[in-house]
Amino acid sequence: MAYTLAQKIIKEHLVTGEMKAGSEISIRIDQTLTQDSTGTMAYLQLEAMGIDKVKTKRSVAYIDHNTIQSGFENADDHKYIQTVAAKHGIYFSRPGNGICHQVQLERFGVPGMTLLGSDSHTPTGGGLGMLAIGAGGVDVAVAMGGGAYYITMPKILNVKLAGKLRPWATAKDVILTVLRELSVKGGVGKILEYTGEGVKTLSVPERATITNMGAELGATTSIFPSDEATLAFLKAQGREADYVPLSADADCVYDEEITINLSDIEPLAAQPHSPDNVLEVSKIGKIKVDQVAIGSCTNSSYTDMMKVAAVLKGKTVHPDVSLVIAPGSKQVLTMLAQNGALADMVAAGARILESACGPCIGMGQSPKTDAVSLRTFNRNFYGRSGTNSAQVYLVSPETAAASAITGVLTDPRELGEAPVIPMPEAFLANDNMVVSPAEDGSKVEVVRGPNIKPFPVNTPLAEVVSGKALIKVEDNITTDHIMPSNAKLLPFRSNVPYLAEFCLTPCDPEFPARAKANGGGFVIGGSNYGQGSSREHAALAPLYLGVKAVLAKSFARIHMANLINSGILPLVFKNEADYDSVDMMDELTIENAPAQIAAGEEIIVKNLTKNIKYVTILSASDRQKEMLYAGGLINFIKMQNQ
Ligand code: MIC
Ligand code: SF4
Repeated sequence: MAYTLAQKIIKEHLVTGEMKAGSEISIRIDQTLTQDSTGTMAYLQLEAMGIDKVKTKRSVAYIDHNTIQSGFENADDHKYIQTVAAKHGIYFSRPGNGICHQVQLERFGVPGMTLLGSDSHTPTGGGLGMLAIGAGGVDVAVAMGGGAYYITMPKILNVKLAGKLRPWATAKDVILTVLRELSVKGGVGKILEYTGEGVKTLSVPERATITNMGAELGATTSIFPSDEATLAFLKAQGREADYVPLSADADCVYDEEITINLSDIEPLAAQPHSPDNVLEVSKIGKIKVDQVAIGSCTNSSYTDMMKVAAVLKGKTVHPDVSLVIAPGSKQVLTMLAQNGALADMVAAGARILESACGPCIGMGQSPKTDAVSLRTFNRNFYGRSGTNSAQVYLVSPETAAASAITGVLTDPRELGEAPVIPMPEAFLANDNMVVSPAEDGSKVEVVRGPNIKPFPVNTPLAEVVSGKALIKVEDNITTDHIMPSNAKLLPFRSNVPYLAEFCLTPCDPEFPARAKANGGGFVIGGSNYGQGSSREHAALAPLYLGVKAVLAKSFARIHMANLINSGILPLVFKNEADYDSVDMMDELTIENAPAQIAAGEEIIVKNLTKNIKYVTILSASDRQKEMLYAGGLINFIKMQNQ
């Protein structure tokens, strides 16, 4: 039997299930990563499960999101994570060491291994030939404890790359091309496997830019083969021993296929407020730019930064533009400092930020009112920059740097000859900011500051699930709408009661108060509800407010799993038109809830106000049904251990 590359890795790690698209499988996880804004929850859950020591080949806890420290909260979380990591056998990447995905790619990723991360951009590791998947923190906690990770076996979509990128066309423009073709829902239930002649023209960091933003397609993950370019990258990282060649069998069969000719691609931009709202830079025209932000896990590699430095060298940033640059890791920043590229950036007027997520998650550098902000990031969702009226465009580092100089959106091809930056023969590898776990964890005391609050746990499923439709929202609602993250809120990721006060407020500021006043109830969503982040807080905050079920036209993968993990019912309207007939404050009820769930997929929701019935679909495996009866994954695990 012939297999695709993703199928080969899944087969090798399969614990239960059949590798048939649509059926539930579980896989063994080799590596995990957490970052600090989802990590506190993941480790509280790890502790609650009574896991003493992780059983993975390598687990790393990164600090990269919450680094502003405008109060004691961030620092409290850092200390908690550092101590809990030391105790449980987890490596700790200190603040300043870099963005989790960039560092994991440089220092720890291994082709052919599985990686589960409590961050939606974990598929960055696919650039190295890993099967790297983003998940909720509790799923990552289970994997750290040696438990399998359960997913629906995805379809495999072959993205055939032909040709070769022309000067000034970049990996960012490749993934924007895919997004334009497939949309933010186009990857749901799929793994994108990149093949074809064009693959070998792309370096590992370029491949990682592409797999990173596969998250914006809603894909389970994206993967490139492990080949000569992979070997060159690992060798330059001093990790040649981690190399294994990997590719799909020549005669394997893909579920779907698209072809992208790299030679046709030109500089692109995703316009506000969605990563799939893509147009050629040359067609958008020379709009005035107020801010340029370069960095994030998508585009902060050494070669990206060197190209930016080459464009900026000897120039001055336009007086009306604020240019900020955050190199992705300590490795990148140190190399730029040593070879003088950092001096070129600073001399041009760039404001250098620490190697962290920073403005990508609204941690500082919110643009001015009505600003046009060009960002090399992966998400331009409404409000994510911290300024609701800002118009955020996603572009390549080259387009960003060119525009920072001219003050208007600029097609970098206007600059003449493109800089050619070779991959270094050797990266500067120094892991002195990665703290190894304690040899004897039992002696480590876990430090819990006052910002660490217990997480909410659901109660077992009631016979009758009833309540009001507390809010009705449109299509493509992101987790940034459900649980906003910015410099004011991110410090409270370990404090769900506080965060809950802001749940869904970008859609309706009164939602938290209404939910509380009515003792909880239902959320009504459109299609692709919950796209974006892996943050469990988008399920935990509704849980805290008493939300019992979400009725939507469709769900994003990780958010749906997070709802089930929290014991909240994710129900899909069988007939999409039923969405139109629900109004806010309608009284809804599900009778005999456990029996209906046990009986099959269809769940009848009665609208008592309108006296109509909706047929909804609950796509849950038997294991997930058990979780729903128990009131979430933590309760389910506790029951199993009794
Ligand atoms: C994001 O890019 O939205 C984040 C912040 O990295 C999230 C994780 C989080 O919400 O903490 C993600 O992508 O999963
Ligand atoms: Fe950090 Fe932004 Fe990447 Fe999320 S998308 S991990 S916030 S850099």
